[in-house]
Amino acid sequence: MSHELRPSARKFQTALIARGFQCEVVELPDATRTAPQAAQAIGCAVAQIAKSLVFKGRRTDKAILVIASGANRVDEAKLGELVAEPVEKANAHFARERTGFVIGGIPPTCHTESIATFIDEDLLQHAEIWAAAGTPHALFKLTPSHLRKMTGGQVAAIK
Ligand code: 5CA
Repeated sequence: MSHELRPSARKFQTALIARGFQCEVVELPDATRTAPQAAQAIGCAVAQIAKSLVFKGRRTDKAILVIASGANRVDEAKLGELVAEPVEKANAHFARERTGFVIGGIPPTCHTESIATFIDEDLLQHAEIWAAAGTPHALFKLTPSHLRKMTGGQVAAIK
């Protein structure tokens, strides 16, 4: 229950509800730091995990978020075309600073700053998906439709 959540998971749960999404954050005893760990902890397919990957625009220093299926690898060249500049994987410090959450717990929305977001089209195949919820032990269940609404993200072919 939400009052038992650790601070970063509670911060995310509160922000999500404030934005009108009634999804419940669950904290798990096992680590959910990576997509395979998260899938194992939930008992779902790795492809149903919505991983939040932070990239950086090399020219503008802007943060760019890709919500990708846990089964896929993001093609940086395709992402670069979408944002019209070369991109690189953000380091842990940059990801933390721009999102407000540590890698392994970065949720798809409710970040420190508003971040341009792209959604891997493969996530739309699933009725239910799971995403990180603030800590490397916290997840929440959502639908692809929720994901699109809460991120304002552009669906793209990005693997
Ligand atoms: N909670 C899980 C499932 S939602 C999760 O957050 N998975 S994740 O894939 O979105 O986050 C882990 C990702 O962070 C890894 O795929 C990897 O791309 C990235 N990552 C891990 N360590 C580092 C690091 N030191 N610097 C930059 N990125 C990293």
